[in-house]
Amino acid sequence: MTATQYLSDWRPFPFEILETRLEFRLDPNATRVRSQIDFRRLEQGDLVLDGVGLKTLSLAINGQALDLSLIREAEGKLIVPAVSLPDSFTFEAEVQIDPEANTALEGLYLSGGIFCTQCEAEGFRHITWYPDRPDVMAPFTVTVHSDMPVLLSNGNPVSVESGKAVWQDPWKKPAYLFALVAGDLRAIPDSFTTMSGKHVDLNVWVRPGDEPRAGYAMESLIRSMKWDEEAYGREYDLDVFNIVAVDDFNMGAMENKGLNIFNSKLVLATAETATDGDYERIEGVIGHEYFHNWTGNRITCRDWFQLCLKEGLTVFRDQQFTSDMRSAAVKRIHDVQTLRARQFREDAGPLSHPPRPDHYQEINNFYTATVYEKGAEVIGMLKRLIGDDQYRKALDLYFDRHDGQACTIEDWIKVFEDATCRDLTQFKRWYTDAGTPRLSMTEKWADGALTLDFAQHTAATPGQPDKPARVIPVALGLIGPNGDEVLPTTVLEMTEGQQSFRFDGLGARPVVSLLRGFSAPVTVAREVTADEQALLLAHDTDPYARWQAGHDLALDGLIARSNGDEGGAEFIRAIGGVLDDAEADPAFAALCLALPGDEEIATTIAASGTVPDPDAIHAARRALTLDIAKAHSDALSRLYDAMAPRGPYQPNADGSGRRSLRLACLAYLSRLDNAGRAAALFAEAENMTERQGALEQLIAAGRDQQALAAFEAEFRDNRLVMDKWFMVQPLRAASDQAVARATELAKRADFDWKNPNRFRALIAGLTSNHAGFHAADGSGYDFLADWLMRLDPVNPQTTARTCSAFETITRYDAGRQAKAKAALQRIAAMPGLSRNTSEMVTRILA
Ligand code: 0A1
Ligand code: ZN
Repeated sequence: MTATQYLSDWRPFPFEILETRLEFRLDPNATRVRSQIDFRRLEQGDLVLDGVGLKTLSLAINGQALDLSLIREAEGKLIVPAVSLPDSFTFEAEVQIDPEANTALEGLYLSGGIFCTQCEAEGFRHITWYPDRPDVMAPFTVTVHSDMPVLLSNGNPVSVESGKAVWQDPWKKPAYLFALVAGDLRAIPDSFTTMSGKHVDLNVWVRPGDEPRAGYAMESLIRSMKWDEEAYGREYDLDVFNIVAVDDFNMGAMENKGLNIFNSKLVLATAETATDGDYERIEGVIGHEYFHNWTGNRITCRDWFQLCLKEGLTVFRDQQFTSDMRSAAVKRIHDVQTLRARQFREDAGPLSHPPRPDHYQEINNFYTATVYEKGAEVIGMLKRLIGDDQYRKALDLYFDRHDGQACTIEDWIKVFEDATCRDLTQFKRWYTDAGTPRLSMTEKWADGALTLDFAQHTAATPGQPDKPARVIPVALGLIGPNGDEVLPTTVLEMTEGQQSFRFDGLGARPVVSLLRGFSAPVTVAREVTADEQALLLAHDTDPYARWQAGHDLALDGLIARSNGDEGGAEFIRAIGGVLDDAEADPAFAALCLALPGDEEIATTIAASGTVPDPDAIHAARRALTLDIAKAHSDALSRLYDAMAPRGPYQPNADGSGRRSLRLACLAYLSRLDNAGRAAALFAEAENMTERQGALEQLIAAGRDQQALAAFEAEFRDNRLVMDKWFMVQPLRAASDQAVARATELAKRADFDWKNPNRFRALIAGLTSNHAGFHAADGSGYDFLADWLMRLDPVNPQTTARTCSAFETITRYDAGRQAKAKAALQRIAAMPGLSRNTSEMVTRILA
């Protein structure tokens, strides 16, 4: 059994660090790390340092050798008793580590011959002995000895010569923001002049040959730096800013001070190799990591329970950035889709936890949609409640008051209370309580007055049986029967379990446009007719609410069909209006045309207390797609042609909007022409967006052999593009063939499963094929369990994260549940299972 960490157990570290000096002698198998750490006592207590997997060569305090028996190997601690310590002292250590053997990709490791680091959350302890906790901050000086041509660390370069580089980071930082890179790299150089006129050298570092693919990343960085000055008044604070792309990385990217390290898929892009979605993510994640410089680095977290302090805020900021760079309406709808697909799903199952959890076994299991995306929604609610000006005032106060500190959610809330003179005690429940509230609304209409009765209810979640009422900002508008808006957006503040609001003086009964802009992360239960939904889809002034009305209409039709009833006729009719106006806003029309996915249909059915049948859902979706295609073939075909490229590829909102509409039409038309247009598009497309879109339709139609071979022949040497090839096959294969397809692909020599991108491509391709993964014979579950058991000894973090594919299993029928549980129990019984995976499997099985 591994120990659980509790928020209530946090105690301050009894020392401060005046400076940390590190000296690395890099070697693939025997890297030497010498450290000198200047400590000063703040209060009584032992010196407790963290270290895992270190070969300790020497330890000393003020030059006096320490006994190696102070190391408690099993706990990963070095404990020097308080009595043997003066008030100020220098701790010195020399350790040896083996980067090449580091397949877990935590600490110092090798990726394709490049030395790189990943220290969040607790990776630094794999590098040397240190108080590896975010509230211990220090300036660092780092010397790197290596014959690699490029040697990088945090901060500013002090001296760079052949074989040796010295870097100094003047800003105090915790160990998790440490980074080092050494390799044969090439830079895309540029520069930025900050708002106070400071010159900053910028570099995006890639492997030789990849330079032409890094331009968009650099442009995105410059846009991010400018935006943070304009939107938040935040200026960059070092002479250089480096970004490095590596192929082996457990997550998307990392905000190390002055030296961001990125998964190469979030840096490298050309029109021929990256999709519009890839470009948008690159811009968003470059922004995210850059914005962390203030929200995460200058102000960090006191402990890992406070992770959403930096992540929720930084996601919120990157979402604002993307809305400003692209279409705000489309971005909001995308964000809502992501939140529902990932966070609502998490909240409805055994892994549900609050944005600020109060216990964990393995912190790496808490880099979740709840901490990130819900953490961002909570800030969006705060902003909606207090308004834009007060929000800016509160953020200014946050930066002023807490610069250089390691903070808590309490500090964050207090800033808003002080800036706005509001009591946010009840609002804080969004941080401490898990679960998605269900907001129900019923209407009463009499004598020109509309009364809306609201009720909120949050179901129990693991460890939290009772759920007091939360503050819910309910943004709504009213649309008259002729389509005119009779009440513009109004924010109601719901604070009770049940509450009524009345609107008087209305001429005719209006339709309520509810939860405009998705004003709170709740599910909605309301009485609404198909005609009212169609009216909102046609006339609502709020783009999110318009889209949601159409989406709900489609969802109702799909659920009816999956139960064997008639359904979808109203959606088929209403979508005709969307097609007529589609050219005015292609991206929005594409979103309206896309039917809810199988997973979302299953979630909705499960939320109503019924057991979803993956095969019936899939069949219903296919049937409705075909009926829509037949009903609107002319309009779809006309739009498909109208959205053909009009000039060179541009990865911007306009260009990607046109392509998304074109591909939305193609998905329908492929059902009528047996993917004939898709075959033509695959052959002639000059960009990856259309190429991959066409390939997906060819796979779905079972006409993919030639295209897959051509794709492979063209991109065999491009890892990122081949990841797409591995992903789309199990994803788009017919559900009864998905597991077989994944099994065949996994046998290939180029299924380099130790690379997280390649592993995830194949596995997530399958687990995202809802009916394929949930095959009634349990083959999907067994396939996943086999691969998780294989990967766990190599890379526990990626294994544990992938376990969440099982988090929905209790929704399904007894047969599927039994098979999934057997697969999970097989994993649980594996000798030597990592703490990461063990925690996930135990929580899911609980
Ligand atoms: N702070 C990073 C996310 C991150 C977390 C853990 C990592 O390694 C295990 C890597 C990156 C971010 O929010 O982008
Ligand atoms: Zn982040």
